[in-house]
Amino acid sequence: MKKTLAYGLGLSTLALGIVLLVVPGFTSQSQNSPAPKQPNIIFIMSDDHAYQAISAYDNRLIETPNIDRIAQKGMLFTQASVTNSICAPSRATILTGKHSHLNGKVDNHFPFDTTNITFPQILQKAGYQTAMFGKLHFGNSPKGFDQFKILPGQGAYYNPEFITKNEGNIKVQGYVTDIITDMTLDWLGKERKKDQPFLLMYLHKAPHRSWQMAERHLAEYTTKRFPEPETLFDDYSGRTSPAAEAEMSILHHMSWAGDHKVTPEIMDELGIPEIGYDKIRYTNEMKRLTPAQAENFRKAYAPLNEELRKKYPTMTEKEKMQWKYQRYMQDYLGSIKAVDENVGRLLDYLEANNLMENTIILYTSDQGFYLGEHGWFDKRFIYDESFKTPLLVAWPGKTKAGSRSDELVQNLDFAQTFLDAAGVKAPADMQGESLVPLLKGQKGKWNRDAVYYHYYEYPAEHMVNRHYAIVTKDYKLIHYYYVEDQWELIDRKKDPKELKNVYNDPAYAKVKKELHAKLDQLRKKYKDNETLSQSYVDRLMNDASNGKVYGVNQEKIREIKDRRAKVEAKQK
Ligand code: SGN
Ligand code: CA
Repeated sequence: MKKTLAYGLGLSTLALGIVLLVVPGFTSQSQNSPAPKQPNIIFIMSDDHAYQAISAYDNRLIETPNIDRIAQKGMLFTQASVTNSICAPSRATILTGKHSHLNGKVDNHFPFDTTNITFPQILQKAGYQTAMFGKLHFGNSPKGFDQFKILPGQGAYYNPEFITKNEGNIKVQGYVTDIITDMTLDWLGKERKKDQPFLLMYLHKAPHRSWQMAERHLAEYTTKRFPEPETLFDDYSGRTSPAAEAEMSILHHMSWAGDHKVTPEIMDELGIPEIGYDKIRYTNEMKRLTPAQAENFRKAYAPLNEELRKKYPTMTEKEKMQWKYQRYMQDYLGSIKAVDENVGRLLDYLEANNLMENTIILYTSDQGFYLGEHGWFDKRFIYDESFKTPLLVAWPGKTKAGSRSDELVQNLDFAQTFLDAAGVKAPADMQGESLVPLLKGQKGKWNRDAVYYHYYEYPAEHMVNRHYAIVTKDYKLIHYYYVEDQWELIDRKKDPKELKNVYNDPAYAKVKKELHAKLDQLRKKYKDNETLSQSYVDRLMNDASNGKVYGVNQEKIREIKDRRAKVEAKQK
């Protein structure tokens, strides 16, 4: 093709041809027909949005008609997952196209290393206009953006502060999900350059803990009831110890005031013991509200508090769990309602402004979330509800409307997908695969049969042990490796609720052997190893020992060191 172009053309045309070949996005076809325009890319991500809470996946808990529109126009991925189920590491993997152990952002604790090359930087160089609005959670500002307005750290639900590229730090009155959308629509209307393709990252804070919904949803969602998951009362007996040791039980670790909005006065009156920074969190969050907002909150939660006041003295542990589960779902799902409405506002804008035709719209979350499965909230573990993440992609004209993919795709793949769609070469050290063939329905070009996972943030809040794993469509082989040396094998087809470790079942001897070999290969392929793991352990343990890690006290550190010493002694 390049040769044909060179023959029989005048020098200036040849020079133009060369320019067209090297400028990403222009192809050699451009000499006859207008260059195909690079697609706009709209990356929508919410924080901790479980696929169980998107009706395109499952409508037992909530209807999300607007998010579902993306799947109706495009493709729903049923086996999308993350490489490390926690916020900032997931975002770092998305931006760099590399596993945590190579981009260095293994946990939420340390800041992102900004010497990493990210796909927005590459797209910006290739002529894209770039903008980011909402939650990043990196401890520093993003590179490669013409415009950004980001929340500091986790950000606040009400009257939030923003760090902005051009206006310094600002505080905006209102509800965070609405504000992030206002900023996004404002940029599309006023700052978007019509002669350039754009990358827009629209990143919600909701539905992150402590699940504060918009005032307009309080009345409806504080009175709803939800079906309980089958494993709400999991006793963890079928697995190795980390599941039982994790501090993410709705009953034991979800706080009464901080999470459930029970007033500190009622807690005192009923003698309800505090869980964590329970009352302080409640008080601090109430302080952020204007008097009118606070009044609305108090009014909405008053009947629930009253109900608890009557019931609490005679409640069994089971009843407490059931009450807490309902309260959790009311607030969590209530905060998703505004996300769905605002996604609708964005889609309406795109439709009204002819921006649908040449635009990739991707909806995902930074990871999944437990909605009572195994009795849990939060994420971190490799068990499905946090390992898997929602992924809905519309690309009109390229992706078949209403299609579906069950392939093992990951957040690791997004960077290369966007670069590929833009016709820009991805750096050789990115570790994902472009999803463009899948999106175009060319299934034959996709042959991944396993993915790799590695979770690091331990010791830390929720105390989920470090683990790495291989996941295929049929199995998970998991190694909990730090304060213990335990393996789990989960049969995904026979045991979809993931309740039984079959690692020592002789019936799985052959499978186990094959998966071990494959896991070794994957670790080699992705360049993960013990030395790297140890460097990340040392870094976090050091800060934890100095009292710098949230949710970890010195007693826990001593226990961890003891247990680690035993594991090391056994391995010698
Ligand atoms: C906060 C939450 C945790 C949550 C982490 C990480 N506690 O610390 O429950 O796991 O964020 O979430 S809270 O009491 O402060 O709400 S992440 O999405 O940023 O990874
Ligand atoms: Ca998150």
